[in-house]
Amino acid sequence: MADKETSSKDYKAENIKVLEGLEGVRLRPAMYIGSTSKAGLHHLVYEIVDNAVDEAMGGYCDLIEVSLNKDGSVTVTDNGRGIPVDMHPVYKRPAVEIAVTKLHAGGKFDKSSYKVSGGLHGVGISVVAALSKLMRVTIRKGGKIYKQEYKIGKPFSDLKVIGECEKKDTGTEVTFYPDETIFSTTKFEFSVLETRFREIAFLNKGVKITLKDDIGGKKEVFHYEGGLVEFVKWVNTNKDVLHKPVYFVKEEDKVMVECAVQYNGGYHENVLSFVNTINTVEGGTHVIGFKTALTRAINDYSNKNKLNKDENFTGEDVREGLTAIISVKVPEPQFEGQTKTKLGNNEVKGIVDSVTMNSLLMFFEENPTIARRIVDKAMEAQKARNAAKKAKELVRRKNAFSFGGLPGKLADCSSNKKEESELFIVEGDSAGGSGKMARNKEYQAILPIKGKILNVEKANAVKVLSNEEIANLITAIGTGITDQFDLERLRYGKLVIMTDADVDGAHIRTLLLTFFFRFIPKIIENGNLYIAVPPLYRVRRRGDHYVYSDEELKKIISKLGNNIDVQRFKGLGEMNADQLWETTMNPKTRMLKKVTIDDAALANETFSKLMGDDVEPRRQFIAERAHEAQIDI
Ligand code: 1YM
Repeated sequence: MADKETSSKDYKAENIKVLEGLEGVRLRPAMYIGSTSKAGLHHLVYEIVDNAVDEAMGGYCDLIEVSLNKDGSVTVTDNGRGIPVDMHPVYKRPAVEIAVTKLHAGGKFDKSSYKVSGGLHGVGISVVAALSKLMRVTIRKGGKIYKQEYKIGKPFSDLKVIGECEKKDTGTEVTFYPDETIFSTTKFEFSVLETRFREIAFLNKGVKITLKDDIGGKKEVFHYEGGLVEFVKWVNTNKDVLHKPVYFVKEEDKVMVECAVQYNGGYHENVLSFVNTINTVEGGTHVIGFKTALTRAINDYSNKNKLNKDENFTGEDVREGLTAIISVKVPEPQFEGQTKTKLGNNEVKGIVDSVTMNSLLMFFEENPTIARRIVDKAMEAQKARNAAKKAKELVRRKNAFSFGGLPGKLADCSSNKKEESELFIVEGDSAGGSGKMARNKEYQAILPIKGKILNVEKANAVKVLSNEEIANLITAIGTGITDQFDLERLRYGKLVIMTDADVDGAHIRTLLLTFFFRFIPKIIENGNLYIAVPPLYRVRRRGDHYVYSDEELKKIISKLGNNIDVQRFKGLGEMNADQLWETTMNPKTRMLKKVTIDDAALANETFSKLMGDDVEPRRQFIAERAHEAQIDI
């Protein structure tokens, strides 16, 4: 760690620039933190933690502690230099007060340091203060302990010295109470925060982050001395990996490039990318630079050693079974794209390309056995790609003979307006029959899918495409898959997975989700995929009431007593057409869950656990969730 108090780039109070007032934040909170629902609430924590991460990236801090307190507040503590407390020369107020009460007041803006800033991030502590009914900041600096409190972004007390400490004990502690009048929920969730903190710890090796939940009584420590190498291994947990991770790090023109690469025996590509620890879900110039160099390096090596007699590998060939983590640190990142998670800086492309190319070629020279294995894997992919091309042509020709090219099992709707039409993907022929009777033919189509469709995690593209159920599904959806995907050709605005509310139904739903996740993720990203929520029970008392969860049933029983008549629906087939329509299919009365990809890495892990070769994690996963399966009894 750098010497905390004597750095030549030390902060000066007059460097703080004040850009804007805070009123706007309370007026339009969503503009600053994305939303005022669960996601926005958790953003508050990230904003505070990001300041501590900036301190860690500068080499001034290696411990960040987060605790969810019993009274509903959150405390974030770091052992960095402590937010400055000296007087601002113009405002004549302590620097920390300016940082908390003025929007976009920051320290240095001299581009010499990497900062977490992009998209919604980087609006800082002042936004959190504005959206909190109370915020308490405690600073240890220069042997003194300082404290100041704020209410909805305004100072409630002056900055005061409240005690003394050892000079070397420096740091910042921020406690805040989110304002209930702003947020639809003020309950923090361990599992939401956990994912991001694990990511930060992987990306900043050596930094320890602790997360403690005093309400739920949970605690987790994230601390990885191995950094990205551990990250890539973690993503590949439960996969048969082909080699030890390839790791390289190099700084060029103030841009720090760090990568870890490890192939597994599967067929899917998983490239996770980060800029200044922000997950760049939409990719960008760093990812392009990496992918270009990877393809070129593998082709160069294989041609030089005369390993591949066929044509050159394509990018897709060399990315089958690839897991890679690309982390770059850029002084002035430009974020683009719909969710501002795409890196735009052009110069980064060339830098990542050259660092990757040189490092990979060097690694291949030094590790010929591993290089050979990677080339073999690409050759296999190349063969499969050529075979898949033939299989696709076959499917296309076969389709030309069936009516309109659509699968015979599909009961299509009459409307061809994409916006209003819906495809219900239904488990089994009998439920399919009920669905056909229940639906509104005008805009609802039904496609029955036979029992357990193919397990897509284990199958490669050729097998997946030649599976009849999958081929029917792809044809009905209309978009094509992978490189031939075209969202414009989507035939329905909503694709609704409708399965029984039991364990088998859940399994088939997971299989279908895996298929979408692996082969047509754009449909999930675009918000077209839904899950139907059929009721679990019918309660009879002065007419029929439908109940969608066990909790809801408990509530009803405790209100009305055990004398009421409860019928458990075991499957969709048990409902008559009217009931199915009213409870599950009628847009006016039904409940649909939209499927989102919140965190590709996490989703990938869950899918693999459930679908991978390894039985043990699946057994564990099911055992842990046995209570959820109880509904099936
Ligand atoms: C628990 C949250 O905010 N830590 C933190 C914040 C700052 C500094 C150190 C800091 C920054 C600089 C110089 C600088 C901040 N300071 C400011 C401002 N943890 C947490 N730790 N000295 C200390 O950037 O030059 C804003 S954040 F503006 F006051 F300098």
